[in-house]
This record gives sequence, structure tokens and C-alpha cells, in this order.
Amino acid sequence: MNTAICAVNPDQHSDIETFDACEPRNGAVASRDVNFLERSALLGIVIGRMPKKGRAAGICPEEKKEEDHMEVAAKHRKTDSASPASPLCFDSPASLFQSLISPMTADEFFREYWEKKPLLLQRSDPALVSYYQSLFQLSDLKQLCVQGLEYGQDLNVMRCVNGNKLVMNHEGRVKYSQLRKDFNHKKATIQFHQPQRFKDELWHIQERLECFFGSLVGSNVYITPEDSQGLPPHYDDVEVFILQLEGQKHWRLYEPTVPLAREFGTEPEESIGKPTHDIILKAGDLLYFPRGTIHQADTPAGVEHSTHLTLSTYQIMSWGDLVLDVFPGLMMDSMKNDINLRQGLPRNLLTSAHTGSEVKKQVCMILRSLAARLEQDEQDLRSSEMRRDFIFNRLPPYHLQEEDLAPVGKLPTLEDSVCVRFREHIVLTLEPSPDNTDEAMKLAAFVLHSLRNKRETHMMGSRDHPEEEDDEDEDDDEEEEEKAVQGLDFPMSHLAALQQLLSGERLRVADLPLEQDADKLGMVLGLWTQGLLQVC
Ligand SMILES: O=C(O)CCC(=O)C(=O)O
Repeated sequence: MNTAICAVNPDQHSDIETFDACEPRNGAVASRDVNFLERSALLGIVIGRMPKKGRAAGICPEEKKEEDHMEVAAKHRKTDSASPASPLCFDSPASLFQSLISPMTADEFFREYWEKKPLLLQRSDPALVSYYQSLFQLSDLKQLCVQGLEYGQDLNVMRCVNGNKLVMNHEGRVKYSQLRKDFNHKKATIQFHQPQRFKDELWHIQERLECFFGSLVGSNVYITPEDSQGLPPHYDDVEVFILQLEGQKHWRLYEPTVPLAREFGTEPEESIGKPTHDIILKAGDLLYFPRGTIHQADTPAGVEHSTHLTLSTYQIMSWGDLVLDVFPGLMMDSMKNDINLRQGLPRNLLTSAHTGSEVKKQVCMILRSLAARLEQDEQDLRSSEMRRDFIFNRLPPYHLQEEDLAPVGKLPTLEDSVCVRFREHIVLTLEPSPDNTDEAMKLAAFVLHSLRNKRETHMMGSRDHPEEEDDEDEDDDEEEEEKAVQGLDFPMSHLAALQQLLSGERLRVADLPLEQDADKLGMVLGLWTQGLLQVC
């Protein structure tokens, strides 16, 4: 983080004074005679109105409409007169992100802020304020409790006391009356997990963001009563976007001890120094900060309560993680072709206290030759777990229902032209063929998709159910079976044809780059049956 900033409010002159009261760590203090706009630019603060849907230049280009997605969403969209019109632009993943961070441009965001430093967007647009409030509010909890919520799994109730997190969860099912008692009288913060499971608009936003980032996007809602704090200072392993939905929250951010941290961590107040940012977030404001940023937040006295939504992404998405992911496959392939890699280790290597410089040298040589071979290899890198994890755990397309999964339109013939449906929710991977019977390890081309993913379990994992551990093996088997159904595998000879289809082109079945007409038809029928392709 290279710039220290403090929030200033353009509407209240006196707030500008808080700038001087804040002591940035890096000495990046703007002088008093810099005017507000210049200073805002210097400080990474952007203030503005949201663009009207589809009106702002370059924000919502009509031609970028994603047909399947729009079609399904439009078919099922409820006409809910209580929901305010969305100031976000859902036409494409990029336009959604752009409208979320408006008036900052996505280019500037990724150039100046992403993984680098916090960004505060202060907006005082009443339409945006009421839209943000409609995403989740304190009063939603009553109905959600009726639907059935469990402590621990669906929400936590906690309070920061003397720098420590005091968890105040009760057993089992959440009763609304108890929840309000803890909130009103014990000043507990309610941390609601993954509200996109219940709130359609959050499903829509997060599904678009998952397409935009190509990474899972989770969320939590935090509701904190006045003059109270929920969590002690800590940092997360995710990029976060904080949307202030109701009331106000006071945020303090600190220099990371582990920049771009890969793990969650807490830090005692004594060791974190002075805040680099001291901010009051108001309804409609958005705050971004990179993973590793130490933070704490409290609802000031005199504010009725604060509700904010934390959108988080890019967990386990670093270059290091990719190398960890592809390395086992690379090594296994090399071992098949190189007898040197199959030669035995020196005797007792595993039991000796030091492996010695010769062993290190040998390992370095192997790594160099692996890199050299990879450079010459024309084939794509094979990702084993990261792609699968994303495609099987992301949200399904917005408002996709069981009936949308049935084959669409007429059965394709050789003379028809076909197009892939739900392109954004499909990946092509190369993996060991399910037909492998020996060590030769044949590869197959897998078409994996997320159309049958469950919105109700998005980002919930299975670790929250320790009581079900006995059944774990059985559940794992069932889960594996279910996942296996969410894709099709084809022989490697079909790879070029699949790549062509998945590039989004409209193609005549007869023109697919496959030798046999039967293979062409077999491939398109397989995809058509899964609802992944239609005659167009
Ligand atoms: O509101 C709080 O106490 C902390 C919230 C937080 O850490 C977050 O939203 O990431």
C-alpha cells in the first residue's frame, strides 16, 4: 500500500478537517491548499453519481447482451413492485463490474488499486442508496428466520470485547426473538453467511461477478448495532468489496503485515500501528481493499445500526497456486517419458537430517529441464483442481430452473448450424480418461459445466457439519457421483471440434473438424441432450 488516505465528505465542510487529524504512515499528506477534487484523486477517493442504466458512455453496450443468460433471467424475473430499479448494468459481466465501481473505470481500478491499495467510492445517489438497502436489511431477518436458519452454519452472533472475538451463538435453529435480544441488548453483531442463497438480486450480482473474475465470489452481511464492534483487527485471504447498505460504519485500515496474504489472520491492536485509512462509510458507499489489509470496523454511537455486504473473491488464485495446481500433472507426464526421473533416490535420503547440496542441485536440474520441456510443448497446461473447483462450486446461471436444463429446440442434424448455450458456464479440460485401464494414462477432453450447481449451497462447503462426519465417506461418494454427471467426456480426437464450438462460433455440424459424420453427430447430440447446445 503506497498511499495513505482518509475519507472526506464533500457535503460537510467540517469533515475535511478529519484529513488533518488522520496521521498517514507514509507521510503522504496532501497540503491544505489542494482543492477537494484534486485531493480526492490523490487520495483514491471517488465521489459521484451512478450512471443511469445503459446511458453512460461505454457502460452498457447493447451488443454485449448474453443471450441465454438474459433469456432465462427475463423469463423468470418477478415483477416485484417493492424492488427499486437496479442502477447496476447486468448486460455483461464487464458492464456489471463497471457499474458496480462507477464512476471509477475498470481500467483505472485494475491499474491503480487491484491488489495494490484501498479505494473508497462515496456516492450520495438516493436511487443507489435505496437499491443497496434492498439487497439486504435488518428487517429481512424476521422472514429469513421463518425460512429456517442455523447458528454457525447460516449466521454467527458475536461481539469484539477487549480486542477479542466473543462468539454468542446459541444451539440449533435461530429464533428471531432471541436474535433481536442479542442484537438490541447485548450489542451483538450478526454475521450472515452467503446471503445470495436467499436473495435473488445478490445471486444475480455474484453470478455476473463470478463470470467477470473467473473466480468464486462469496459474501457475508454484517449487521452491527450502534456503538459496537463485531470483530477484532484481522486480515483476510480475499479481495473484498464492502457495500454499505444501511446506516454508517467506521472503518480503520492498517498496513498489511503479510501483503496479499494467503490465509486469514488476526493481529493484536498493539502491533498494528496507526490506521492508514480512517473512514466513515455511508449507505451507498463502496470500499475496496486487497487481501492482507488489516482492518476493523465499528458502528459509531448515535447511528441506529449498520448493515454492510462484503463481496469477496480471488481466494487461492495466485500464480503460486496455479503452479501448485499444474505441477503434479506436469511431473507425472515427464516421469512417463524420462527414465532419469524414475531412477531411485539415494539410500536413506528420507531419514538423513540434511539432504545435502548434491540433492538440491539434482532437484534444481530436474526443475530446469521440466521448464525447458514445457516451453517446447505446444499443448495447453493441464489444470487439475482449480478449474474443477470453480466450475462445480460457482453459482448456476441467474434464475436457471430445472426446466431450462432440458434440451432446447429441434434435434440437430448434419445440415443444421448449432451454437453453444451458457458459454460462460462451460469449461473444457484435459484430464485422464475415465476409460484408463493401465498406467498409460490416456487423456480425454472434458466439457464441464455449472448448470446443475445449487444456488442454495453456494460457498457453504461441507466443513460446517462436523456432526455429519460419520457419513462423510458416503457423502463424498455421492458428491463425486453428482459432480461426474455435470459434464461430458470426449476422446482427444474431438478436441479441435470442441474448441471451435466453445469459441462461440455458429457452426454447421457437417463442417466440424472430425473425420466421421457419426462422430460429428454424436458430439452435438451429447451437448444438445445436456442443454448445452441448440440449433440456431
Ligand atoms: O464489521 C465488522 O466487524 C468486520 C467486517 C469485516 O471484517 C468484513 O466485512 O470483512
